[in-house]
Amino acid sequence: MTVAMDASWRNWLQGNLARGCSVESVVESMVRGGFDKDVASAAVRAVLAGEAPDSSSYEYDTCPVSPDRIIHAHDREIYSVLRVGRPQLILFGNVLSAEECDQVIELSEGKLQRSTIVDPETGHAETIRNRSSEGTYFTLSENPLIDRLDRRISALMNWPLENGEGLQILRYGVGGEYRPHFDYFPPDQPGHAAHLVRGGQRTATLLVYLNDVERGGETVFPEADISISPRKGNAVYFRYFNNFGQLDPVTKHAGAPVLAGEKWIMTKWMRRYPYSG
Ligand code: PD2
Ligand code: ZN
Repeated sequence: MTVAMDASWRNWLQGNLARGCSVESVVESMVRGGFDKDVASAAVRAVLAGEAPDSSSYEYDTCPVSPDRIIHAHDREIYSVLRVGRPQLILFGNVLSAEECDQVIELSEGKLQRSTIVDPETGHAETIRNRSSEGTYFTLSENPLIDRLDRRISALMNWPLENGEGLQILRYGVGGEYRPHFDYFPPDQPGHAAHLVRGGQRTATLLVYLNDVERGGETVFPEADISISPRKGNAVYFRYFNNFGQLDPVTKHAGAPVLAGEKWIMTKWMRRYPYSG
């Protein structure tokens, strides 16, 4: 559906979404203002989809994460070990204790399912070969441990708790890998608009290693020639959506095949707008 909308409505919409108003509430206001409900929903989607990238000139603006070497994140002192400028990437140590890693694994073990990936054509979740792993997720603050970790990660990423998706857990066996991809929703893929309706574009990822992998399982950024070895309790942060609404293609990354042992990771994806609540 193409939507005819004058500039003042568009500005109003962009402003409200940027302030964190829910999609439902802005659609309701538009309906009260005389819009047809389908037209209003399509207009919101169009504004969200308008987060168009101009990747050739991605501007590395100030990262929200504290530049300090030791960051007090909610209840824990976390150490930055390595910082990269392009892409914006930080390796952290001491994000979770060994006990917390074990507890998250234990809580996840019983409810693992074969991982799905979003089909770019339809926007539906599909089980495909690109991601040979099993996974599960926790809703935001699902239990006291997850609540503490959600709050710690939000403080570390310096991004609102309610903009975060629920923590996702993945387990890879030998041969398991995650082929190269972007964590953001590429705007040239037809299914992407459906993902932006709730929370808008993803802005940054924190990937936490929950165990030491015997061999393989590195997280690699092929465009930047970076390879990160999994280490229990460490985490890698990377940011791909700047304050100008551009997306950074250099954050393309992959999980290399596990060669021996198993690999457990926990992922937090942050959104531009509130995702939950
Ligand atoms: O397991 C990994 O190293 C990995 C690699 C790429 C995880 C993700 N992406 C992800 O969870 O998005
Ligand atoms: Zn990823």
